[in-house]
Amino acid sequence: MTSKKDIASKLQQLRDTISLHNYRYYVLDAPEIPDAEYDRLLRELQTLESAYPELITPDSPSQRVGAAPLKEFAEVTHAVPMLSLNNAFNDQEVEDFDRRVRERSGVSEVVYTAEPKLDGLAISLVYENAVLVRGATRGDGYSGEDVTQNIRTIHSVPLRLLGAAVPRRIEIRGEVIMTKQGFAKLNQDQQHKQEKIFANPRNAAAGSLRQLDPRITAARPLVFYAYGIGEIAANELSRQHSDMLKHLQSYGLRVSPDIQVVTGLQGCIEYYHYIANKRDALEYAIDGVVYKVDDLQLQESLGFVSRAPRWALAHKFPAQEEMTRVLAIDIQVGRTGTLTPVARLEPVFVGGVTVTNATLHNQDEIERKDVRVGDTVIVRRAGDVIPEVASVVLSQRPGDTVLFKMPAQCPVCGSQVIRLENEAAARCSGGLFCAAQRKQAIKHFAGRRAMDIEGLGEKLIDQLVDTGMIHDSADLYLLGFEQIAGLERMGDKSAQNLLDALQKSKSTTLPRFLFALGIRQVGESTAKALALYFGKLAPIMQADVIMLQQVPDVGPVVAQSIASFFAEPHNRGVIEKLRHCGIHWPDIEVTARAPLPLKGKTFVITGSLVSMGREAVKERLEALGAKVSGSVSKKTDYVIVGVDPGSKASKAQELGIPILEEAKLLALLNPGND
Ligand code: D41
Repeated sequence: MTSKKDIASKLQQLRDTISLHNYRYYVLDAPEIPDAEYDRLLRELQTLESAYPELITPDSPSQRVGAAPLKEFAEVTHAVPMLSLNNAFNDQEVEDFDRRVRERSGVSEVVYTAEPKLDGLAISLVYENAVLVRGATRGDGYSGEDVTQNIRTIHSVPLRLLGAAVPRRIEIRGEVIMTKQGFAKLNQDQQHKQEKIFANPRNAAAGSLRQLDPRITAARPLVFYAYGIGEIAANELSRQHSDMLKHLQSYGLRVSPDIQVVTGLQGCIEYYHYIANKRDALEYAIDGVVYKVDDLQLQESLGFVSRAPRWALAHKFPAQEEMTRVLAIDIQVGRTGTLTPVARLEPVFVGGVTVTNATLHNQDEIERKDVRVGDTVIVRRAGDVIPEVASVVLSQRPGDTVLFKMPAQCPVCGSQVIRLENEAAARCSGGLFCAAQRKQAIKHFAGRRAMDIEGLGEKLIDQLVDTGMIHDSADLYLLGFEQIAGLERMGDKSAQNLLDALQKSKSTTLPRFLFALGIRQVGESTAKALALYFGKLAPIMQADVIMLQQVPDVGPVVAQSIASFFAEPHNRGVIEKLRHCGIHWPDIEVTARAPLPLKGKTFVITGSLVSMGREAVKERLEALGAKVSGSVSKKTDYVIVGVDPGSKASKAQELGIPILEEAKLLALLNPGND
């Protein structure tokens, strides 16, 4: 018979094994065993524990989820207050900060740790004898809420700290965040379930931690990043903040891989720009960077004023969200007839630019967010993307708002508007009868990456189409000097320049020409692939869908779109006319068919991908000629970073290897989908 002691030691062994694999998966992002094996170990533990419930320990991996819902959160007092950060909004304020630090310390050049400022929720974790005993929100800095049950469900929070030299009691501070990908996926799921949509990853993280039922929190993709120590004096562990972070890492905690040690004001400002450039590529949302005096003794001597340390500063990015009012909702008709509702806004300064329009995407989005004319809304501008309405401030809704409804007729040409099942977009059915679609098609044709007709801008095309001087892109080449010179704001000189540009554009390449035609689903790289495969235009125009799918990257949908385009007599007519006007290109010699565009490139995948399985991604990459490897080295060309990446992503950064997020990966795998 097995003794109780044997059972206890077997349990401990199982717990240790599972914790280790948990750490490898969620903190290092380097799993050693397949998921199924991990699940098997966990089940074994659970079975054994249910037979011997008296042997269950609080740090057992089985104890992450399963606690009963609470009625309310208990209040906890922070033994050491969780201070706040002073903010700087420009370089001058950073300069002032650095000068104050230098003057007070007498140090001529200060070394700082520079960290991304994660946009999540500040959290305190207390460990006693290495075991997690409490997780609490920051609250007002003096007291917060006890959210231990919820914190336990976060896999990157160790239930037991690693290593032998852990202080008997230690309070670790950091930020709970939701990754951008996790956030997007959560909102998708919420929408399917017709549940609350979160405005941003921060709100989603906060909402998830505020659940009384830990099972809900457990289902949310939360990550904990450590940035400091509370209760125990940090300088018992280290002399430098940066060194203390290394200790935290060795305890099995996640620390942002983007933290750097920098020197002086210049180092700080350089870091700020470095992170600002990297911001969109980071897996988590940030709202600035934080500088901290690295020397812990110096930190102590600087102390704090009111509730913020003198030794730290948050250097914030310009706000990316602002409030304004919706004056009207208009419709824009795109090249392929898509009707996009656009909010006309009271001008507002967001993230460094004045915004007057924001996209509302489509009818479903408007309904989901319940945006109405007259509403006060939050406008968001992230990176270079088009500003969007993030949410409505319902508390400020006036009584006389007007609901938006997609019109049944195209506002430009009056054709019927149709919306296919399974499609979010409503489309004008007018095709090239619709002036809006014609204008967009011509703009696309003239674009820099297409026929590159210099000086033929949006306003000019609008005039040319509105006055009936041109109906299609071929008509451009039939324009005479007098006609052009007669247009608004057109001098003789500009007219001649445009004629020269038109003349110059006639000599082009087959890929450019194919792209310029504006065939749906045919982006630049598909155009290139078609040109390389067929060499000439005629066989492309004649190819059936089966033939077309021989081209790398062309699947059934793209093939159908190409075949339908060339089957349309109007399109054949325009092509004929274009060639007649003198558009020409050299044929391409087709020697090596089916080129492999990723030949010789090595990829590494880390983290989980939301839209397709790793295996599927691997297959697709290999079909394009790439190699997919398991570990990052100097030979790696790209690292694909999914949800919850870890050491491979940081290794890639160390080695300066380009990182592909999921969206970019998809663009690479499906270059034709534009
Ligand atoms: O990433 C952050 N959000 C972050 C927040 C960070 N990297 N460092 C921080 N350091 C501090 C001090 C210097 C006061 C220990 C912080 C915060 N505080 C903080 N978070 C919320 C309030 C203050």
